[in-house]
Amino acid sequence: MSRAMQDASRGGAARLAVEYVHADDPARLLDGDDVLAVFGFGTAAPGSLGDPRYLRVPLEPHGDAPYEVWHANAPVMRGCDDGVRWASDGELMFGVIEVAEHDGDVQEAARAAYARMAAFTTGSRTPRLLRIWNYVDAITFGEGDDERYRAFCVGRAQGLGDFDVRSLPAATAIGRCDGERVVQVYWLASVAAGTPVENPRQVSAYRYPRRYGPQPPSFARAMLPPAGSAMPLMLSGTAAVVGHVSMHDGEVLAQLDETFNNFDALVGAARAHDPSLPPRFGAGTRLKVYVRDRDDLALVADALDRRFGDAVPRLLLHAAICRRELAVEIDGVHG
Ligand code: 3EB
Repeated sequence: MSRAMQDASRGGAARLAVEYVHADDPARLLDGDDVLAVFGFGTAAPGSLGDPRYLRVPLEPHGDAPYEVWHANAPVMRGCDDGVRWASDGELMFGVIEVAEHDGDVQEAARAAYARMAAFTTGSRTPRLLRIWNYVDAITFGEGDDERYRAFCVGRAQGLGDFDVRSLPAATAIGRCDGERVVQVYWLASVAAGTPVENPRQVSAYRYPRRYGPQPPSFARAMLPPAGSAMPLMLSGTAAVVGHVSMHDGEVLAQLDETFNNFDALVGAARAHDPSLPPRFGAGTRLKVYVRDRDDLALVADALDRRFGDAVPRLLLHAAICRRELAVEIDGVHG
């Protein structure tokens, strides 16, 4: 446990614990009054549990997937307002918006989702966005600046309105593979701002050159939690991008190694702010591993077994990465 987490466990500050739990009866996972969110993955998970804290993420897991459970401080309140399903303990808010595309207009769906999220969070007790996940169908369809990921980036920036790149949240933007033209956006926001962290091996995404599209992606590489909170470092989706260039095209295991090289650098940069963060991934880490080709899932699972054994809880998902040449991407938390 980091020093910040120990400090906060004595006070009344923000608390977040992320667990991966196998469950025969996922509704029971919502029983605790400290539960902020529960995520099920793929078609084996229920679509709804009649509770805004539950969300099905439309990505198929590799093997028998656990549920992801976020614990905060009890009591957690919840509701549905203005198209937003939310839960909050007064320090942290979980929120989710799903916007259907009209005639495949992903830019407009992203703009609408982000405008609604921005209005909802700005007017709440928890206006500071720490972390956002985006799931977009057919993410690399379309050529050049018509590619759907690039259109998503344009709509996202439009919906955010005026923003300072130095206070952007950490994020993941990944392709769903179920053919539903619905943009799913969920987030974690807080009362107090976190500290964004950039990766010294990578150009900041918000400064990517023009060749990657008209609107650079709006996210930070990681987010340190607000001072004094009992929360892990939040790691954005990370892949084999060095500088701004994708490495090891066609070599999924080399991309996996490069991704962990990027994490070493990113965690190193975060440790400059919080030296009590462990330098290596371990029992306080949770990883979500996104693999583009279904046929690579077992290969990646074996490589992770060799690297980590049982030391690092992880979840493998079949999902399209937002650059065609990237076969694997990983996000997670670390503390
Ligand atoms: C990259 O490094 C990989 O658009 O929100 C990773 C995490 C990526 C988040 C986003 C994109 C996003 O550029 C892609």
